[in-house]
Amino acid sequence: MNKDKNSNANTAHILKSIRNRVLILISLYFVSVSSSTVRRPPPLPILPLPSSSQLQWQLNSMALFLHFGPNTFTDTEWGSGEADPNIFDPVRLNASQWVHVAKEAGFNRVILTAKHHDGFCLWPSEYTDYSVGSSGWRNGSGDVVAELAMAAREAGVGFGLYLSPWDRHESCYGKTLEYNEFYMGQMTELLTRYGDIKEVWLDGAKGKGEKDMEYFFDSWFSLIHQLQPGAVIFSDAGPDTRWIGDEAGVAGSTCWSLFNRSSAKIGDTDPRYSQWGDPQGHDWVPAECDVSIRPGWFWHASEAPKSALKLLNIYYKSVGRNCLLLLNVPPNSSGLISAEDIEVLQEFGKLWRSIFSHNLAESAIVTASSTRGDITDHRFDPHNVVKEGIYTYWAPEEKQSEWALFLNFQDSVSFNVLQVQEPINMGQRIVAFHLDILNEEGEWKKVINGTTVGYQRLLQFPTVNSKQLRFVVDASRADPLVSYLGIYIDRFSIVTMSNSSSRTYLNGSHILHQSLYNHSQIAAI
Ligand code: FUL
Repeated sequence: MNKDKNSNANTAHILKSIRNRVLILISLYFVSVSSSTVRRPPPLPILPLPSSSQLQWQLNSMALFLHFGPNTFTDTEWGSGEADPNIFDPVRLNASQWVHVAKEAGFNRVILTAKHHDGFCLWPSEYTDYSVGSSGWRNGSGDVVAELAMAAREAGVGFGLYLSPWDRHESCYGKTLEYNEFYMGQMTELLTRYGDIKEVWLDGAKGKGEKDMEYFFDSWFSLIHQLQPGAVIFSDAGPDTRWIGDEAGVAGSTCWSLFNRSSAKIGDTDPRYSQWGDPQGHDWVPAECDVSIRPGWFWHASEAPKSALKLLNIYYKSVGRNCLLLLNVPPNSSGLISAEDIEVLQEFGKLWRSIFSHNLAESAIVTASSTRGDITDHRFDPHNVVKEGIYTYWAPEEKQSEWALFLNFQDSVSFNVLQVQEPINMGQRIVAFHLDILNEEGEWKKVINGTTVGYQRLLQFPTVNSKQLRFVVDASRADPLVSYLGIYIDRFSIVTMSNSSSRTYLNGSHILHQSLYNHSQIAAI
């Protein structure tokens, strides 16, 4: 009885959508050019919204981190600040190779440790003699920051810098006023000598028992924004992008870009708050997932890179959870990225392309439960969800009791990955969603459910086949907007079943205990 009802409802839906299309064609034929061109404006965005540099940052999806310095030569992670500058001697250094490796693997930004905790500067700073200027490398006239800046510019790759606040070499470290002046002096050098800087990265890391001091974060952040208005600032608490709260590159399965900066303290964060974000947050502070391709952040001869499959898994749990993946690939002591790391990155690139370069949804007829605007206006059309980019999207009509997109295929499709994107320039809206397929008995069967989408959500599940799919938004902070829907087949990853709820093949995400603006109350699982 139910099956018949479902399949009748679905047939009725398809007939309705065909009838609508015919009506559109007829009306387009009759609507003369002279008729009114007044159009319905887009829906209101919902605050908070990303800034233009935050949007640019997020659209890149992945950045390459480069940890390099005396530690590379001394086999340490946290240098004492006492290593002889002459130890730094990367005889084959070639920053173009770093940039080339990044670009080939799909990373459009690189971030260099201009100064790590040991205080050694990879540029000739005028405020210290603990720098490349004191090393024998290129007779003291080398500048790694300049070389990478130039290589990145030539390749059209964005450039970012990490300037560690904790400095184990500098003698004024611990004297609040003096060190803040020193740090801002160094920051000014970095932000005025090397062209466009896309990201400034800093953290609150510090060893136990080290000198206590206050960092003037507000002054630092104002200076950075003044000198490089296009740069995003990363720290545990933003202001522009926040640390995800772990060094495994894994975001929460619910991940809001909404956040309260004032609820997070640099150097002392609550990992859960960082991983999940805050659906009530007043600030837009999306998360960045940093992780190293090797066990350490710096290169060590004894360590090997992770496998390409492991990287793919990290990708699903970072980029696939509304974050940017910052993958560290440390150059070795000759000054090059090692061959085994390159091999893994190339394999990762191949895996990625073989899964994501063809969206199976492109061959579907896409319809929706409702569409904003009149039938001659295609700006909010359901079909926009198979057009790439966030600026084309589907918008439902206002005040609806149901928000659903239907994908109808001529032949059955097999897939095990769902991709969803929101036009985040209009705010982050979707609280919870699920995907159904119509099975052979004509019943809608739930494949996966999830919470939060944001810039991009990827969910994996055991392979399913169907000719008809239904993507349903169950709860949203405002009328949901969908800019992209993708379905793919991943033949490489192994998806393990987690605690699945009764009708769900796989429970891909936690459901929020409370939905903010929903018409179908979401139950806590
Ligand atoms: C941490 C540092 O202590 C590590 O050495 C590394 O640089 C990592 C990315 O950030 O805070």
